[in-house]
Amino acid sequence: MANFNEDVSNLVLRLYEIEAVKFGNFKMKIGANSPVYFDLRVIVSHPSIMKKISDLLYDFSIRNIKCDHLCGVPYTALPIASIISANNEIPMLIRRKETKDYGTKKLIEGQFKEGDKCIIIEDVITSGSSVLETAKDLRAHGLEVTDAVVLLNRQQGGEQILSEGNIKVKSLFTMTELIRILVKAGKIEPTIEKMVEEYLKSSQFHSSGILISDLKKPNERLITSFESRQHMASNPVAKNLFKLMCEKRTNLCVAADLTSSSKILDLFVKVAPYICIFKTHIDIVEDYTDEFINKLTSLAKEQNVVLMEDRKFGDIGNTVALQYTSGIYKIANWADLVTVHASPGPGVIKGIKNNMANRERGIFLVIEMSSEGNLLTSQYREAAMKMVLDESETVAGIVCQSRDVLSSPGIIQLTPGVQLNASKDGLGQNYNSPEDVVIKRGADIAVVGRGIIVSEDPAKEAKIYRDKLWEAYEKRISNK
Ligand code: S5P
Repeated sequence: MANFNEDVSNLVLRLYEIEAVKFGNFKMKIGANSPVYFDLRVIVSHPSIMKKISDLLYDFSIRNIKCDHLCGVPYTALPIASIISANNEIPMLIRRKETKDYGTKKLIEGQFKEGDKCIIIEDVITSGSSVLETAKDLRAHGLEVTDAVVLLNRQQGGEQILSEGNIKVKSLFTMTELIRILVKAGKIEPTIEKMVEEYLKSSQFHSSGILISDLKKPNERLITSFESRQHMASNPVAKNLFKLMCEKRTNLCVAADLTSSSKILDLFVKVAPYICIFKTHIDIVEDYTDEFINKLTSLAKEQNVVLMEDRKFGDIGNTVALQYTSGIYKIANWADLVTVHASPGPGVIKGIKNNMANRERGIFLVIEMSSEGNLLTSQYREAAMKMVLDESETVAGIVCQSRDVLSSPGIIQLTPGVQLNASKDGLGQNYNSPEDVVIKRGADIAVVGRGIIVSEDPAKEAKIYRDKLWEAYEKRISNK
């Protein structure tokens, strides 16, 4: 043990010497400025340090865990995993990071079989999100992941978050231990220890990957009333929606996933008093006629309900323009709102926008999905949000699952995957409670399909969801 501690201390001093650890006032991507900064990527220029880290990680932890594979999180931990793998003859796996450009290639490289056990190796854990994402993909390929071995635990909640994801973390040293070693060796002032302690206190992560301090301070959208937001919206349908939501005191959207026109009309009549949006998948209707859609649009007008066609357009602008205006459904003629995937790029929005023909129409861009294993990454989300903000007159809102993606109060967040009595549907759909989607996930409007439409009394059920969702919204804006 004495030797081990000495080895760790020597390693920390070497890391300090090569400036893999620096002190100052560093601006972080999220959260408060940090008094300490790590850039362990530089270790690739110091083979003896790489070797030391690899030996220590193996001796202190990996040798005691039964495993079939090692998987290093790119990039810094990748060479470390390679050295441990080669020195100890433990086969390695590589999880690709850039899935974007490698759509058709394998996500996990290497040979393995279902049930094999894999240890994840990482250089630093902060919120634990990169280890979790790696584990998710390995698990999705049938591998068993229960342990992560890391060089440095920044003590910002990652260990707890990973343990909730059934991953035990073993770290060579923590941030506190690292600081103590450097203070003891006279490399840094003892006052830094206090600063780091304060920084750690204010920079703890919640399991949603958001800083706890940020969770406590809601963004502007989340605390502004729909009444005020109607004046902030640039899209006319969004403006109108905010207004009618206040008038009817509802932020419920019903997903009318039914295949017969009479059933859809029947459902509409029952739920209309309790909803702001009636959402259709028109291509599942088996007996579609113009008469049916005329009836639905006139009922919607009467009952002050906005119609959304959940077409999730996802092609080049020209094709989407045709799909929007032509064919059997002529969606542009009757749907106030349509859903659109961001994946084709801005042309998909232009294809719709150019065919709105002076009618009051709007788009909801799909930024995140509720389904298990979907491929909409945080990078995708950021690029898609840029498309939203560039076209805020056309884009009325986003379809999204998390609360801090959108802060503009003039744009609406629609969140599907809501049910009172289920958490999954057996086909990958994930459900949350009405209170959670509004408060924890930041939904302005929640979409409920089967929670209402398969019930014996859809009107009664719609009223229950309406009341719960509205209550959660009022609680949210009062910031309690
Ligand atoms: O991510 C999404 C996006 C949408 S629009 N997840 C979803 O479930 N939806 C839609 O919401 C889906 O197409 C369906 O119409 C509705 C959810 O229905 P439920 O029966 O699962 O509540």
